[in-house]
Amino acid sequence: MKIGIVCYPTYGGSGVVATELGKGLAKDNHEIHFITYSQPTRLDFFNEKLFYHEVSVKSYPLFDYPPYELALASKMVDVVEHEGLDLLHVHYAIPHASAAYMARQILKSKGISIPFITTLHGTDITLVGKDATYEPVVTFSINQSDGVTAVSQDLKDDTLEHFDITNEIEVIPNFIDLERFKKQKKDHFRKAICPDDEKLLVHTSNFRKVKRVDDVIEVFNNVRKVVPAKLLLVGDGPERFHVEELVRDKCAMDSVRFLGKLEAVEEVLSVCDLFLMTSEKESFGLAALEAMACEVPVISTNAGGLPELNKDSVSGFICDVGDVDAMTKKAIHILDNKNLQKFKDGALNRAREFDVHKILPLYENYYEKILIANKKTKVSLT
Ligand code: GMT
Repeated sequence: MKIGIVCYPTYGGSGVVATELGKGLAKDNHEIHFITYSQPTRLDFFNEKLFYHEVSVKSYPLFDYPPYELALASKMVDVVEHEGLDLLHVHYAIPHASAAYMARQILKSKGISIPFITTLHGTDITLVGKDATYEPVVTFSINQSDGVTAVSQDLKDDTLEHFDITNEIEVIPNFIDLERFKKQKKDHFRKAICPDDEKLLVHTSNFRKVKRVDDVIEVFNNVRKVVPAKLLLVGDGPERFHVEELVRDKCAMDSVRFLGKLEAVEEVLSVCDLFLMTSEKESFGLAALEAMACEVPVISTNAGGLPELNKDSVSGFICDVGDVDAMTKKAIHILDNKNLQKFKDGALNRAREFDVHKILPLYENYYEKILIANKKTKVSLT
């Protein structure tokens, strides 16, 4: 198949899933064309089946807001026409689904029929999409998609509850490349951070309010009163400055390290004992899955799709959003040397259920189904 993939090229989870999906499909001999405004962060290698088309947005003094969506739709039209694509797969509804709808209509006027699939990732539904600023366009473009997938059952349910959806939604969870995300021997790094064999906690995110990073700091502070521990904070975002101030106020400065955005997050995860995901909303929790694949148990909230990933008492524990006391107790339980290995094994076993080799065929089968349905519609219209 020749597939066009549209996504955000930045560090966010939706861009990571889209890029890893494209890389996996290319290995399976599909021809993949990424259409984005800059090279996706995880698109770190090329092979003869991978292509990248940059969307450039022309500005003009009249535009206070350059019309990215129009430039994207035009680029999709151009790539579909010139590369002969079979299918477009857009990740994150805003503005990719409505741009794809426009591209499909333009191509139809040129006698080219191409279906598009929209994958809902989370905040495109749970935060931004629900807002009246975008809701009518999001609802319309989900309903107009030839196929729709959501990354968890919870996100599907949330979409059906809050939008007037007439389309079927298929649940296809996030996945992990276990050849890349695996525990590596990085003893020197561990020794440098935890010279006295302290336990090592970690949180990675885009430091948005929805992640409740303040809770991470509070849990860590409570834990280290009982268990000698250090904390690594990976990622960057709007709340980082505030979190830095909080750490200065509340923690011993040498107990917390901010590592910023990292390419090889798996190297850091390899030396950690516990991952904290304190989110208020989280459609799936890809960052937690990456940790689990590196044998790091997870304390997560019960927000969104997290209970579909984190198995309570097996790969870690699930607590109510904001219940830092429960998170502290569970963290201390996991970090106890007589329990730790059991949870590490539980985390890895759970991660194996989301192996890319198991999830990729679900996408491939779904593509086939949509292409067949699209051909049937074409025939019945002629
Ligand atoms: O806020 C983020 O975590 C980034 C966001 C994105 O769309 O880039 O991630 C969402 O999509 C990921 C991939 O499907 C999911 O694993 C994350 O849970 C989801 N984030 C939220 O729902 C907050």
